[in-house]
Amino acid sequence: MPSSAAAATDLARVAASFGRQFYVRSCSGAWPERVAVTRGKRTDFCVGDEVEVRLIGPDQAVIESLRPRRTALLRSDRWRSKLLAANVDQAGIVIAGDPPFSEALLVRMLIAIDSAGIGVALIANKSDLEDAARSIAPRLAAYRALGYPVFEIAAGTRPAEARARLRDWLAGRTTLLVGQSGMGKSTLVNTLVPDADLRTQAISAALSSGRHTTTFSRMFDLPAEVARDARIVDTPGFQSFGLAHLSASQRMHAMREFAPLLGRCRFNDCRHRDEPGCAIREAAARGEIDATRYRLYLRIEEEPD
Ligand SMILES: Nc1nc2c(ncn2[C@@H]2O[C@H](COP(=O)(O)OP(=O)(O)OP(=O)(O)O)[C@@H](O)[C@H]2O)c(=O)[nH]1
Ligand SMILES: [Mg+2]
Ligand SMILES: [Zn+2]
Repeated sequence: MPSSAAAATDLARVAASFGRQFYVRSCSGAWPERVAVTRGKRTDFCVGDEVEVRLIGPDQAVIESLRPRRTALLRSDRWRSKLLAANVDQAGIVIAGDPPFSEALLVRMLIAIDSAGIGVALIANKSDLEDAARSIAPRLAAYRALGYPVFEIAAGTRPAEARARLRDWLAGRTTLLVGQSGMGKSTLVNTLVPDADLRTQAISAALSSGRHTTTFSRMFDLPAEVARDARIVDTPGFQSFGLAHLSASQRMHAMREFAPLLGRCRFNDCRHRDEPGCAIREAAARGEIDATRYRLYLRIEEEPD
């Protein structure tokens, strides 16, 4: 091979990340997805990142540098914050009545997503399970009242209906699916992307992990007949969603129903807990804002991470 072959770089998008390895795809579509490694110690790339890569041989690449991120969604634990995805336009939080979703986690995800300046919708899956669907209906109504789009679907049992309901929301955008394990994120991806399962299994086999649960994030293009110019990212489910990377003020402003009340508390530094003259606590007591979300907010402020 001539030594000058290594000179040019290409713009690519990170389509999957697992450990120190990545899948990247050409932004211009000039070449199919290929495995990429990073230079040196740098491994903090994530799905959605735009990177300059140097192509090596027919199917490998080296990531040389990172383009600035337009959006970045993070979650934190006690020790550090973790990047979930970059450059996504919106997130779909997948919930279900069976197993019952955790509203504490939902509120945390909404705060993180709203703070990241990313659009969001709730995707209430498994609507075919009637008792479970009935049990979450009042909460779906509460989130609709706050202005969040809520799509009720049964990805597993009524896939065509799910595609029809989500089509307009997906079109022209890159959408991140997030949520607890077992809610149906991967099932939904499989109804939207015909060969998603096969492609994921190929990677899983390479990683010698036979488990059903998703273990790494993965971006797919949607076929044009499902939604034009659309991409979707499947992610592993999680049990916790730390918000320590955000300030108390950011968390407060991400509670949509607080917005008209902020500034009306007696004290400027009100934490909306037991301070006298707290407009938010009083609104919750009068039923003017949702008492469940108010209670969950207080719990987050006790333990943001
Ligand atoms: N009844 C019913 N079951 C569903 C539906 N969608 C998904 N399921 C089932 O829910 C279970 C979990 O689905 P997955 O798609 O693997 O869930 P996930 O959110 O990707 O889970 P993780 O990868 O662990 O985060 C599977 O047994 C699915 O068959 C649905 O619309 N109706
Ligand atoms: Mg999954
Ligand atoms: Zn207050």
